[in-house]
Amino acid sequence: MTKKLVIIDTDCGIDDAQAIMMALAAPNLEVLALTCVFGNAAVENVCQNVLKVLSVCERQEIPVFQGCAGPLIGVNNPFSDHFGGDGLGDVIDDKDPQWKEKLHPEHAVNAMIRLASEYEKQVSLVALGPLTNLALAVRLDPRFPQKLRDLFIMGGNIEGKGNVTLCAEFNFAMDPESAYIVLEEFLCPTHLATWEYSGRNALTWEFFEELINQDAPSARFMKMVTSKCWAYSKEAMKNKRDVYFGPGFVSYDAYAMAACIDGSIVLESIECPVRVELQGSMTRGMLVLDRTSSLKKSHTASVMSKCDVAKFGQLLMESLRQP
Ligand SMILES: [Ca+2]
Repeated sequence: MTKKLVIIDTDCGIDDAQAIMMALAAPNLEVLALTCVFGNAAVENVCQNVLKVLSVCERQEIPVFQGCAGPLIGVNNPFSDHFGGDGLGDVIDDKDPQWKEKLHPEHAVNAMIRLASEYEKQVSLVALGPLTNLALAVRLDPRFPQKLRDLFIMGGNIEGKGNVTLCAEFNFAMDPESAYIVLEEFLCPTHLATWEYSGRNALTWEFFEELINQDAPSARFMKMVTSKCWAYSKEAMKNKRDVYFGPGFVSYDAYAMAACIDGSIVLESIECPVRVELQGSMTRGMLVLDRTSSLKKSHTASVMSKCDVAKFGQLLMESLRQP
């Protein structure tokens, strides 16, 4: 079987860790590199989190690269407490003092460009955090997007309701200019797993209990990092996400990864041009769907709308049975 080559760009919080484990467990994927970006935590924490996930899964041979520490414009917004200060629930005691030596010395953006050039039209890029590394990549190499096979993004929203600001989703809100650049200039096939796609295809809390109580190091790790995190608390979510989507467990980034692993998991999507709002006093960072082609753009994106939740759940289950 020819494996699908993948680069994962991540701001490694808990749901990124889950998505990375899903990629590592997928028999049809070969992860070429993990590139880190600020977001759920400072980029130094993100690097440590990615190294930790690889260590839990015994996959330390995969290279990890440090990328951007903040957005293209402005200061880093203080939104990053969703998964605790370190991004993985603030429960890991055995931090590795040698983590810096385990990083590849090349900058994440240079690594992305190098790998996409080496394996032209073969690499799927899965972006799970703010899109800063991707925006820089197209500025350094304007042909970078066309060298990719395709692009999967967790980010954006389609109903005008935000999760960190009134109207914007976290990954896009953290660096709206980068999200704008990527959705304007990446002409490769682009697939968006939005906030609503994840929230409306949630799994049950009973499923979550079964998932993290499996007998494997990866499941024990996920149980530990979710143990004190309000985002994985059925009670805490009652007054938050549940108000909009109804009760359920949501692992956001895993939805983008699942679409890359098995396209048949996406049952329905909306194919249309999209753009990111940069000016609005309430809507900055919001994803806009141009369903009547008013913008006269030359390309469209696939905005996922319906998920095969049973298949998705199966991928999640398998991901926590390693190493
Ligand atoms: Ca993420």
